[in-house]
Amino acid sequence: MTASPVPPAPYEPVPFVFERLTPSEQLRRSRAFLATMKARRSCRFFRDEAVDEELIVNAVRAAGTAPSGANQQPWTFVVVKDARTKAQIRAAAEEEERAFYESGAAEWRRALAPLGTDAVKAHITDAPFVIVVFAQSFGVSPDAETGAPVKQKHYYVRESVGIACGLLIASLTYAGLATLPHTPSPMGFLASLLGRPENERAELLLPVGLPAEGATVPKHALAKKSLEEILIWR
Ligand code: IYR
Repeated sequence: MTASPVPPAPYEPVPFVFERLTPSEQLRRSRAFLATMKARRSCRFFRDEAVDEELIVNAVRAAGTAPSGANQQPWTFVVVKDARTKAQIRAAAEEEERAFYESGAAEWRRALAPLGTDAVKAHITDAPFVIVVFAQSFGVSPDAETGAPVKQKHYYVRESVGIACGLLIASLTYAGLATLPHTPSPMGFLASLLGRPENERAELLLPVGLPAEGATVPKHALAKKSLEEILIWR
């Protein structure tokens, strides 16, 4: 790969399209959204039942609206619905998790004890969809003259992808779906299993679907910090 820079697009201001809401409509929306988000729970037990693919596509579109460093949008969302691929991901994730749960990472495992997690990751095969979010550590675009691939530096990649993941989860939640942010560590197997290029690194594995009948959540996970603990006015 050569290092010749790709010329930037010109600066061109266009009107800011913005819908001004009445104060009462603002409050209504704000409260309704808060109620939806407060009811969100990470779900470890999924129903083996299909959900409308448009819900997934729209959530990815919503995630793709996220602000990002230099608007470089350094993300790729791989939606896995193929049962064989999900089974391969599960097998590889469980292998890594077994190493983790049998390891000496005692302090980490103590922190996780109230969540009741273990190396069995049935959610990966039970959920109808598994979204794997990849961060593009750098960009690759064809040189204007030669067409040869040129590397482009990306900025604030993890922050940008983190914001996009937040929007993704919020959108899926708003659409009445359950999710589980799962981060097998290390996640290197996902890029090779899903055939992603060398500039992409998996950041999040997100099974999505409907909760299984009788699904439970750890009581500990219901305890969110109070507003006084998280909000400071100055
Ligand atoms: N990746 C492991 C361990 C784990 C780590 C954190 I941080 C969690 O919030 C939950 C689990 C697993 O998925 O079991």
